[in-house]
Amino acid sequence: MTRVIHTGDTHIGYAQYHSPVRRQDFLDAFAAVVDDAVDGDVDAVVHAGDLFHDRRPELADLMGTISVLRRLDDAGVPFLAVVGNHESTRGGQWLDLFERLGLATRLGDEPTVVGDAAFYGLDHVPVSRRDDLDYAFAAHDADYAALVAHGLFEPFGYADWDTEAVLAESDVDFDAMLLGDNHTPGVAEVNDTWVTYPGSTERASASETEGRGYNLVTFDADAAGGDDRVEIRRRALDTRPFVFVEVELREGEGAARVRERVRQHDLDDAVVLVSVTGDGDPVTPAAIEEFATEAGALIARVTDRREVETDAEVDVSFADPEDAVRERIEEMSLSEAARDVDEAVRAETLPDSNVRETVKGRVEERIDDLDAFDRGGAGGRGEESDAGGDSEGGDGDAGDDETDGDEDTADDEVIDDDADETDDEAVDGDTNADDEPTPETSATDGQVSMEDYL
Ligand SMILES: [Mn+2]
Repeated sequence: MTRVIHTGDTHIGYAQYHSPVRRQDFLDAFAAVVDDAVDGDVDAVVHAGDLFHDRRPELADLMGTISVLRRLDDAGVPFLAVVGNHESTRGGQWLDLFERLGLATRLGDEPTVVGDAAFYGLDHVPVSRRDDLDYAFAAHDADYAALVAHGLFEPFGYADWDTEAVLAESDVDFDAMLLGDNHTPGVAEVNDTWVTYPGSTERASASETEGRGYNLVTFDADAAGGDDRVEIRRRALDTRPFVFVEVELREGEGAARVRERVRQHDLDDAVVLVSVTGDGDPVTPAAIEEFATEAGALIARVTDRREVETDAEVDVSFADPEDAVRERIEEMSLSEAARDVDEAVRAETLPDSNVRETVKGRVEERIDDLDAFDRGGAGGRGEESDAGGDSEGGDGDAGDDETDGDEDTADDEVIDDDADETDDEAVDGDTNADDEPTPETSATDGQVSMEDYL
């Protein structure tokens, strides 16, 4: 029997809401998982990527991580890991540094055997380069085998990686795929293989409403997991409290009502996210945020979703303006990513206050796929990209390096800008916690080494 903790998406170094307290929370969550590993006497901790939130963790993040890993090492528990998209750098990985220090094992094509289970690793690979993968893994003679990988695998949300194909092409028969990247926990069975995400260990976005945790995975002939080989149990983590307050205002109600609803919750040291809908009087988000922090909240954010609803009502049906815009956009041969962003910005269903988050999310999803930022040639772009130029590499087959060739000037400029912003943020933004706009976008995704491709 072999029993491991499966965790991932730790995002150490993420100063969420520009808060140093939140930054510490992400490291603390990792320490909590490791404490459980030591106390629970597991055979290994398996980490499925995104240990760091960005590819340039600060010294404090690195030192904190090393102390935690050292604790694990002192207890004789191996740390087996792969590289995620957030922390990936072209010139070598942080994980290699930890391996050099004797604190980690970077999983790969060769088996790493712990007890009677063999572990293999598959780092995050951008969509455009997945066609080159051969899923060739060296044979093992253990009783069980697991593949640890970072990416969005089917059958879970936002999937762009075909799990059945991976399993079919792999020359090792895996009992389980222990995954990272999707921050929502989940378990599914795909062709007799258990496929699971433990989810992130701290809420890295406001959409991560449910409780955080990790997996306890047991490989055992008597495992109760349904196939007598693998058992997957979820363990909860005690993380920063998040309080979600939804206030629907009626006619005549306003800030007082919002404050009243906020007050009904335990705000102590919590991240408080208030969403205002309905009718009623205007409210000043900043004033309510201040009210919440004075009442003990660590951070408060108020989103008034009513502006857009009013806009939508004004939108009487002389149908053509939207159509005209759409038509013009199609003519513009925008990149897939640009069209994504345009869609988010113009969507009527999306409150203005959410546009930034949504755009950020969409760019994040795309950012490791340079092809998505390629401008389409005149015409033909529609079919190509909508059909999933992204998932099938439709427009990416020429290879990342060549694609720029034809349209270089425009593209290079765009790419350079991005890379610069990323750098600036990594250097100032995180430490100074100044303004939020574009820099934060880059901070979260930044890591994606655009500059590494140039
Ligand atoms: Mn992640």
